[in-house]
Formats: sequence, structure tokens, C-alpha cells
Amino acid sequence: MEKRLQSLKQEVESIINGVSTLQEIDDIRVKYLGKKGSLTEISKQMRDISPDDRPRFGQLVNETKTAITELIEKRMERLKEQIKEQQLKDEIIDISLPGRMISTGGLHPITETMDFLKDIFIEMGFDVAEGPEVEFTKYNFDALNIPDTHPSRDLQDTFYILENVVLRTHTSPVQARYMEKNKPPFRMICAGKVYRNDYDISHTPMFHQMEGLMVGENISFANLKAILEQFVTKVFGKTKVRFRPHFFPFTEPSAEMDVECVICKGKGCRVCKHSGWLEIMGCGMVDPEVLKNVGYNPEEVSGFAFGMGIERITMLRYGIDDLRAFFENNMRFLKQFK
Ligand code: 2U9
Repeated sequence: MEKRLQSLKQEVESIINGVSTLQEIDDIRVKYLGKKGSLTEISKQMRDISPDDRPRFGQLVNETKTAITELIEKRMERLKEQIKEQQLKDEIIDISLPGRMISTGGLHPITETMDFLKDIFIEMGFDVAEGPEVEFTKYNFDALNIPDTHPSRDLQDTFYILENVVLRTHTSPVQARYMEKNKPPFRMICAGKVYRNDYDISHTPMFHQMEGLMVGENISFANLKAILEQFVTKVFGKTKVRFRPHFFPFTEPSAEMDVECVICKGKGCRVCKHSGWLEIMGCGMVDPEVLKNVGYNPEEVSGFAFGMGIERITMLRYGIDDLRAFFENNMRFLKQFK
């Protein structure tokens, strides 16, 4: 009996170090110490032992049980440590590795320029307004003193949705709506997409405009010049400007504003068609008819307005010589502006 107990202990000693999982250790515990385990089986033989030998036998069983329990617990502890060590090794993070670059998008140069130009006017106290791109002819033409017979109303130039609904051909209807809702004095700008039925090397059916309007008592052409010269200086740096007389149905008098060519500094080049000047916007004093149309009294208030094409300004800022580049979505072109 003593030998059997001894060999049980030796058996456990010999197999315990070969296990590699906690489950295997538990299997060993059940096999030797469990209810139907080897040690329990041996204990049952107590009945067959003489009462004199029983205490010693009992003691031996207990000692063996303690020894096997110890072996199992020790191995269990060690195995838990090993598992933890392995886990730590597996989860190791090399914090010296350079991070993977996340590819981010960027603003389209037109959007970026529009934001840049808006900010200049916001700094000068202008409010920013928005309006619908699908617009009533009432706001797109009538309010702006553009007669029924005006060529811009022609199907050839304007996208008609219904007889009295168009894709706005300029952002001016936003101003007309703004004037209806607000009383002078105010200064405001609006920028966005406009649509004209025109498609060639220098025209796209959708393009972007920014327009501004300032109305109040005694607003004069001198105010217009001051604001626009300050604006141009912020966009292109200190540069010469000139105003040439022009005609728009919604302004009187009207003018076009040129800046000295930013490419050749006035010497004459391909971009300025050898004139030394670049036309960058139209402007003028709001026609009294337009003021009347929105319920203002032209005897009491006056105003100036201006408008510019965003594509043209963006081309000049970045030296882009082909309008189509903005609409082709070529990633190699667009990535340059990130
Ligand atoms: C109201 C009154 C007046 C807006 C103006 C221009 C001059 C102008 C063009 C420049 C190039 C647009 O992109 S472009 O084709 N615009 O020259 N726009 S004054 O005048 C207004 C607008 C609204 C109620």
C-alpha cells in the first residue's frame, strides 16, 4: 500500500512538468484527487486494513494527497506565469515604429479660394447670405432690371426648368431676396454655383461667382473704390487697379475693374493678352430701378454692387491656365492643393 502511494506521487511528479495547458492540469487533478480518482480509490481500502495500521495508513494517504496537491498547485502557478509572459510577448508594441500615414482629402481649389475671398469681406464687416440654385425668373431677372427681351433670358443662355423657374444664371437673386428681407444699411456678399448654357474652352455650364452689395445713406462710388481696392490688395498684394466704364442692367454707372497683370507686372504677356491688365470683376452703383423693385426709396438710400468669377481668380492665384482642370477631377491636379 505504501509503495502504491509512493508510486502515485512519482507518477504525478513525472507527468506534471510535461503539461502545457490549465485544462491538462485539471485533468490530472481529477484523475488523482477527484471523487473517482486514484487516491480516493486507495483510501477506500482503509476498511481492509487492521485497526492498528489504520492511523498510519490514514496519515500516509493524507501526506500523499498534500504532496500531489502541492505539485499540482506549483505547476499551475508556473503555467499561469508562463501564459502571462507569452501574452505580454505577443502583445508587444514597438512604439519606435513610424506611424502609418492616413490619407486625407483636401478642399477643391475653387472652394478654398471662395472661402479665402469670403473671409476678406467678413473681416470688412460683410454679412454672408445664401440662396437657392433653382430660382424664380422674378428674382433672377425681373428684380434686377433685366428686361424680357434681354438676350441672357434666351433659351440659348439660360437653363429653364419651367417658364418662370431657371437655374440661377448669377448669384444676384440672392441679393434681391436679401434686400426684400433686410432694411439698409447693410453690407453683404454671396458666393456659389451658377449655371449658363455655354460650353467651350473658356466656359463651363456650371461655374462659381461671388457678388457683394452695400446699401445705405450716401453710399458712393468712392466707397466702392475703397472697398474693392482694399480687397484686391488682400488677394494679390499691393497692385495697381483701374476702372473702365461698362454696362450692366442692374447698375448705373457700371464699370469693370482691372488689376495690373500679376504674371508680367504690366509688361505684357500671353495671360493679359499683352495689355498689361487683367479684368477681375464688374461693379457699379445699384440702379435706382433695382432699389425701387425691392421697395427701397432711391432718394433715401444708394448702394454699390460688384461681382466676380471665382474660377478666374483661382486661375490667377495659382497660375492655372486651363479652366477645364477644375472640372476633370484629376487627382494629380487636385492633390497639389492639399
Ligand atoms: C443686385 C444689384 C446689383 C452685381 C454685379 C457684376 C457687376 C458683374 C460678373 C463678373 C464676372 C459676373 O462671373 S461674372 O460673369 N458680375 O460684373 N455683378 S455688379 O450687381 C447686383 C447684384 C444684385 C440686387
